[in-house]
Amino acid sequence: TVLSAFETGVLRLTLNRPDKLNAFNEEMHLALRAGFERAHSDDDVRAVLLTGAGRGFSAGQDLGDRDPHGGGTPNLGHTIETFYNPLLRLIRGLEKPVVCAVNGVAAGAGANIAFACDITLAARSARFIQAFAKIGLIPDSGGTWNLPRLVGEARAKALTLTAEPLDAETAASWGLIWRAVDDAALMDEAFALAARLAAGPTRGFGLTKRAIQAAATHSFDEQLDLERDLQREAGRSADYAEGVTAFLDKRKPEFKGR
Ligand code: LHQ
Repeated sequence: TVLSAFETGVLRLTLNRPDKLNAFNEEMHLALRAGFERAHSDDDVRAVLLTGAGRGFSAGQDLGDRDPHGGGTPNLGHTIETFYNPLLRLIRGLEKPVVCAVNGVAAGAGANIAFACDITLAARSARFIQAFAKIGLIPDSGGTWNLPRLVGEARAKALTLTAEPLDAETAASWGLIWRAVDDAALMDEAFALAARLAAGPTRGFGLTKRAIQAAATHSFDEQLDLERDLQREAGRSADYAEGVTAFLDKRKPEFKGR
């Protein structure tokens, strides 16, 4: 249900239930989680590229998948706690860049997982749909946290209450994603970006990600303190030494990710 391929420092994870537009069932959740856990523990993995097989990125929760723990009444909280929240925490907590290539429609949790990645590109034909409202649910997978931060409350509420599809170009102009890309160019461009990041100073990237995410809950003074602490750590990395040496030698740095 998830294809995993490793090349030049990039772990490519492809959601692979194309006949269901890569809707999430338990099996796909566990496979994707295993991919992100590998990205965490394997030092050779220096960036992740998340994408989908077929014409969709992901249609969110598989609505045909019944919760076996739900008993008579469905317990969606259990599904969220067991599957979605751990995945979102893994993506945000991974101290390596996560690039997302949205190859087609991204609905419900599928959209919010894409918005939780570090750099998200989307095919020009892709659409983002906060589909939750259509079935009486609230946005999950971090959507209620990410959307207002990325686009402000007015747009966040309109997107979630109307469930109207948003095209990739508008998503990019609103700051929900990094860039909309021609369909035919998406995978090449996303892989090139992931490979470039994988050749970068991974330690510094991880600390950058941590710092930017921490800002949401910090005062300015707290953030300055955090920058001091994380810069101290970055300054002790081999890649910092290499970066400065390469600059002074007027050559390209060869970062090792340490
Ligand atoms: C699907 C799905 C799908 C199953 C397309 N499930 N089969 C968390 C915790 C617990 C519970 C609930 O939810 C959550 C979080 C969530 O993600 S809630 C939101 C769940 N997702 C949705 O409500 C989106 C449902 N899908 C759609 O609205 C449409 O399929 C979109 C707009 C994504 C795409 O429309 P089309 O391009 O017209 O494709 P389609 O509807 O014809 O779908 C193609 C096939 O994929 C079709 O199967 P079939 O056998 O008829 O070819 C769909 O039934 C299947 N599929 N989404 N979520």
